[in-house]
Amino acid sequence: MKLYGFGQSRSFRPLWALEECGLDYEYIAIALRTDAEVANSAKNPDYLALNVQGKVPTLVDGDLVLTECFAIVNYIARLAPDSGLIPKISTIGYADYDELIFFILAELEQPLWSKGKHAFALPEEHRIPQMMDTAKFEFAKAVNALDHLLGDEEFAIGNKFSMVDLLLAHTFNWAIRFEFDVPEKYAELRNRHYKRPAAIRALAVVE
Ligand SMILES: N[C@@H](CCC(=O)N[C@@H](CS)C(=O)NCC(=O)O)C(=O)O
Repeated sequence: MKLYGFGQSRSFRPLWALEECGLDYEYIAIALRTDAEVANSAKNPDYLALNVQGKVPTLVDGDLVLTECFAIVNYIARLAPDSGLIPKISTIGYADYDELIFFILAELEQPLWSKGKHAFALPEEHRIPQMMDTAKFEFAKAVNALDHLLGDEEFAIGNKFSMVDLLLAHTFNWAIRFEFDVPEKYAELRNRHYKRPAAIRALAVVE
C-alpha cells in the first residue's frame, strides 16, 4: 500500500492511522504548489492521474485509489478490525462515530480550510481577506457545538481511542498551527493523543 502525503497536512491523518493499525506501507512525500517539473510535484501528470485535483492524501492499494482522507482513514481502520479503531456496523457506536466524523469534516475543519484557502491556497485574485474573521467566528461556533456532542470522557466514543480521537487531535493541531483560539481542553486533547507511540512514529516519517 502506498500513501502520498505532505507534512502535517490532511495526509497526516491516514499516515497516523496506518501506524495505529500496524499496517505495512510506503510513504511518498509530495511537493505541493510547485512546478510540474519538480521531483514528486503534485502537478506531475503521473500524480494527477491518481489524484485529479493534485491534492494529498492519495492511497493506492492494488487497484484501489482513494483521494479523500476520511474515506482512507475508515478504509485503513476496516483493514485492521481487531484494532477497535472503528465501531462495528449496526451498532449504536457506529452511528455516534459517523456523526462525529461528519461533524469534524463538515463543521470543525471547514473554517480552518477557509483560512488556508484565503491565505495561500486559492489563486490570489480569488482570495477574500475578510474571510479570516468569518473563519474565526465559525470555528468558535463549531467548537461550542462540539462541546455538546462530546461528553467529558477521555475518549470520544466507547471509552477507548478511535479514529474520531485521531481526527479531532489532528484538527485541533491544525487549528493551533493556524493560530485559531483553541480552548485549553482541546489543546490538552491534542497533546494527549499526539503522545501516542503511533503518532510519534508518524511524525518521524514527515519530519
Ligand atoms: N477533500 C480532501 C481535501 C484534500 C486537500 O485539500 N488537501 C490539501 C492539503 S491539506 C492539498 O493537497 N492542497 C493542495 C493545494 O491546495 O494546492 C480530503 O479531505 O482529503
